[in-house]
Amino acid sequence: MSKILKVKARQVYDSRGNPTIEAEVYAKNISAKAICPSGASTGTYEAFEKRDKKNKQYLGKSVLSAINLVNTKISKKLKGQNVHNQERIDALMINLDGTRQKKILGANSILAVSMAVKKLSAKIRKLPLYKTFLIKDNFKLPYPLMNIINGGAHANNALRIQEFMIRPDRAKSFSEAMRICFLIINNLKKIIKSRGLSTSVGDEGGFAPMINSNDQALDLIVLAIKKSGLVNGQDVSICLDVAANELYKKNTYSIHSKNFVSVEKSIHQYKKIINKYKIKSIEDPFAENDWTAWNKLMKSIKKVQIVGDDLYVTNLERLKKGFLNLSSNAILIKLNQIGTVSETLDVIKFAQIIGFKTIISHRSGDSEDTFIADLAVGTNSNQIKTGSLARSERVAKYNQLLRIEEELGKKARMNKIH
Ligand code: 2PG
Ligand code: MG
Repeated sequence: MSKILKVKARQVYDSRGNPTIEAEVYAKNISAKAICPSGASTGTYEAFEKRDKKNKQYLGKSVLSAINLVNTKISKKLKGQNVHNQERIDALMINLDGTRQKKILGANSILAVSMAVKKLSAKIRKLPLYKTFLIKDNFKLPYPLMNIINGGAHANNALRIQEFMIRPDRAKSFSEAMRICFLIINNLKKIIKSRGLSTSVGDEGGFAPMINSNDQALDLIVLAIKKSGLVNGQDVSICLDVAANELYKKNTYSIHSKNFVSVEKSIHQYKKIINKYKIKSIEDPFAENDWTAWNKLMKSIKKVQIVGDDLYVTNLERLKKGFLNLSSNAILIKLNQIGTVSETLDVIKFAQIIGFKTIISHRSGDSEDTFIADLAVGTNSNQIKTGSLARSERVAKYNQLLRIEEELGKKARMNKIH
């Protein structure tokens, strides 16, 4: 048994330059640390992110009171606990908070500690992190969902859809998957430049050209795939995150143009772009409370991955509801939507039992912490979404997966996409 001696937190900064929490957990002669990420297009049902709203010096964004709670209450509670008993430690913090959305301590303080505990346990056991989650053997690498054009809340342009992604479906290895994405991204850059548009990037490292229609973005990607000598819909699939919460008003949506139209009309438009651009995956096609719209879409399209992000917020109760309602066939997993490693693993386990695909995800405000790369491999999740091949906080996760692939050597396999 290795006992926790103390927990310490400090304020550091995320990729958008906003304050966030780094927690460090100490055992005898050894410690491990983790950084909590932060979203921009957040779901209403996500666990609570504690910020000092009244602290004008940091424009209301500092996390100093949450840090103080880690250094006092959480540290005191966890002192003497067995670092390998993740479930007990997470339960102690959940109970110490005592609210459904972790409103007292903040999910940002709890999660930073929870991840640091997991890392420390692996370190003490001298195991790579990915070997300490759900599966113990036959590790598989996830397919990257690379967000190569940014819109919505993640960019300054007028693109309605938040994320235009590519997934290299026929790659036989993770390094091959990365090479294919690299090729397409470089060709896309040339095309964007040749049109006199800016090649600057958005929050998740994808290009954020000043274009305003979904079709324009999709046409650019199709061209980049072609220029790379690849076939769209076979070698590579186009995937979307609509983040429709942001495009919803009184039972209508402005997904496909500025005009707000009915669910039926939106589905009709979805069908059009699915056929035209061979789209294989759509995340958050409708808003978080519009269960009927999700069900209608599921019933009217075939062979498309429908992913719940803001809909489920990595919450077991909401996932169960979505399963019974036939809302989607995949779930996005974000640790800070729920706030502990144990609860996240419970959601992944349940999702896989009911046959949902699990996609591990970063947040738009992220850091150098690569925890989610290991989590994807250690939970047999077949996809990971962690931005484009730009901005080190995104690339860091892909680089960690390359290291894991190398370490697995001949045993390394890609997960199944279909
Ligand atoms: C999403 C995420 C990550 P955010 O909507 O899926 O890409 O964005 O972290 O802003 O919620
Ligand atoms: Mg999303």
